[in-house]
Amino acid sequence: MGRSGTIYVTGLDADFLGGYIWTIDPAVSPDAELFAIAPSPTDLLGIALVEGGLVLTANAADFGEVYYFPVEDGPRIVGEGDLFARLAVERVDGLLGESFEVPLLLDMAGSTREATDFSVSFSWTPGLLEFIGITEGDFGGSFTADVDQAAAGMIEASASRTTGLSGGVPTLFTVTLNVDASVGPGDRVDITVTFDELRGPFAQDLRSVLTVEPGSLCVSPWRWGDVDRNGAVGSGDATQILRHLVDLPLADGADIELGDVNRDGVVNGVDAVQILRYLVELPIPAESRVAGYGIGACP
Ligand SMILES: [Ca+2]
Ligand SMILES: [Ca+2]
Repeated sequence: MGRSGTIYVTGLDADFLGGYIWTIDPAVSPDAELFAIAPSPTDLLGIALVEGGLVLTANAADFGEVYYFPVEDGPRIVGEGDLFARLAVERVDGLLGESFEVPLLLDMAGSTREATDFSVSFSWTPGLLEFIGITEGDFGGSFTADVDQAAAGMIEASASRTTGLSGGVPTLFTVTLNVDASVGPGDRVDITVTFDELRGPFAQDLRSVLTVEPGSLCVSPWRWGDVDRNGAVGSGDATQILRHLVDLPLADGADIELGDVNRDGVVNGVDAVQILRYLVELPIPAESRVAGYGIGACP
């Protein structure tokens, strides 16, 4: 039944009154291996191969019972229809020393699959991140978080819906973190996301069609505003911005993107003014990033 060459067969055990499911892969061994124990074949209403597993339904004493056996190497449609989970590190625009938020997304766009339950472990190397909090996303259902192990570098979150959710890119949850004092400019922190569970209706295990992208955050080696990258924010950096505005060549090694100190997506005179005000200790907007080390997606 499987595309891999594995064949699944059922047999009846008269004493147990259950069916044995055996796997045989002639390419590996001529012997069958016991895969799972299922209801008696005489009680079976149906057998179906649902992606990622074998589904049996039974009547009689087990009326209404649905059995689901995940099949690691079972049929799987790759590409369109798959689910993707990833940390939205590109949304992180943090500053060294301040807390920031990292959302975990489940990309269901382009898939017809429905999700009802997830259970996720979110972990990092202990000591590199400080856990601040976790908030529910828009997956819906009952949401719970276990943060008892946060000091050891791991939190767990899960949710359960009564109806399947499909399509779109729901946020499963958002974690608020701060980097540890030991983390400095140029450092990188990796975050690991493991789905202990991702299920659809009839307890279908969706992990066989799920791809999880690891996420990493990097602390910039340069301060915001240090356009010429000489290690300090000075009037020369404002000059670089002004040169950029009139299309004059920049200094060797300059990175004009470091000039967007107010983080509005453009580098212009507003940024140059904030740099100059910072240099003479005039008030600047609280949200200005001048002289701070940015935290965000790794380059
Ligand atoms: Ca500079
Ligand atoms: Ca700007």
